[in-house]
Amino acid sequence: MSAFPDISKVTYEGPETKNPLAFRHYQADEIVEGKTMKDHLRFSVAYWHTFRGTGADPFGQATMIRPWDDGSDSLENAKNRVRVAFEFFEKLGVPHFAFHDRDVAPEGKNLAETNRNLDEVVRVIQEESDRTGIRLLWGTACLFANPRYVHGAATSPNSDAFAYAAAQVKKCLEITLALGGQGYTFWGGREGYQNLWNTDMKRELDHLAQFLHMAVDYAKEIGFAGQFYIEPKPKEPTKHQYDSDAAACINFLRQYDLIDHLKLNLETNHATLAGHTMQHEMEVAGSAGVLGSIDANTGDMLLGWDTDQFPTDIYLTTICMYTILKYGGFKTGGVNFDAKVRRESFEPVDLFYAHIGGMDAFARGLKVAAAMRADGVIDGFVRDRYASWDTGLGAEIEAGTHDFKSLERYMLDRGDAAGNTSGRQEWLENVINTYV
Ligand code: XLS
Ligand code: NI
Ligand code: NI
Repeated sequence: MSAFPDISKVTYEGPETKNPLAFRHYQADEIVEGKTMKDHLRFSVAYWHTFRGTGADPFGQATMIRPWDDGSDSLENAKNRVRVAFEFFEKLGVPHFAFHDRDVAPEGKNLAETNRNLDEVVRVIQEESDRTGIRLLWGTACLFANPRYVHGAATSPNSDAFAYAAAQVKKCLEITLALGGQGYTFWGGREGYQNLWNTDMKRELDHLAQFLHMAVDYAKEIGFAGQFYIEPKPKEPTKHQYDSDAAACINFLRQYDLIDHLKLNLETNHATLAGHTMQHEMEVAGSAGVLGSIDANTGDMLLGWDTDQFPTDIYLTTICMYTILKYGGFKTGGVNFDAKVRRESFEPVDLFYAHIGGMDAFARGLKVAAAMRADGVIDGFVRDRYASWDTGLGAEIEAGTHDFKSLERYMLDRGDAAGNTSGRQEWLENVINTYV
């Protein structure tokens, strides 16, 4: 039985269409920079928001109307939800999805029963994934919802919480491998602190690193060759999360000899919570060679928490895709919609509108970015701006043939530095507007 009987497969109808259930810009097999849009964007639906989001908030109950879901924690309900999810993915035409272990299957009375539940649901996911060819972008374990993780998982003062988390990630790596998942994400939901008076930060960070090393080792042991990601977020739920932003993550990975094993999964709303733009976070990761994947969403200018709204701003999607293209495109990563429909958008069809809008916004962003790159105006400007480093003194400095003494001699001789040229910010912003 269909969960969305009135909705057929969403197709590309072009910018002029009046059909709200069609794509205006996303055409899966359209070639951009030598690759299909589908392969550039690698869209993924987040199971937790789209199939487990209820609309409940601290002030009110669930609002979502989901006729297929009986609201129970039964395995039957969980398995049926998987089939509905795949109908949704298929109709939307996304190639990927992502989930936490606990999104898909209920916890049992002990770890063994929980693992059995998971296996049973994963069998249905496997079946549906094989039937449709829609694949897991990345798997992840929920190490933050259960009260056993109240003080953290890998960073808990309770070593049993660490052990439980290890067992959970072990299992989750196994199912990710079985499903042909292309990656595995760590987001440290409770890995941080509320108060430094009760916290041994050094010990917690050491434990987190040990935990990640164990994951890397186990992946190797079972032959999981997918990409590991760490997902920066500065706060919420904890006051300070150890994976607070791209630079902090990279520093942590380097300090603990993990930099070769993890890349970053960057999320727009997390960047803004950190006081950065998504462009900043992507540049920090890209220039360090660890730009892996993105969680596509957006925040609200007036709300200071992770509102996880669907991205519709073409400037934002242009920046994302410009930076992704600049760093060579996605390899294992993709555009995962870590976004939820508003509490007030409670009908099933809103899930379609939301994803269609996000996919179209990213498709446009991709096309605009490709056009900007084809003209090379921005690139050319940046190249010229650094031209003093291409020859003469700049090239010599870069080649390492100078020191403070030789530079002093050079400048004493010249008397003063050559003049600067304009940064042309306003002109560049105008140029970008000619493409958007
Ligand atoms: C929460 C995070 C989370 C991760 C996966 O803010 O974005 O959804 O992406 O655990
Ligand atoms: Ni996320
Ligand atoms: Ni988030």
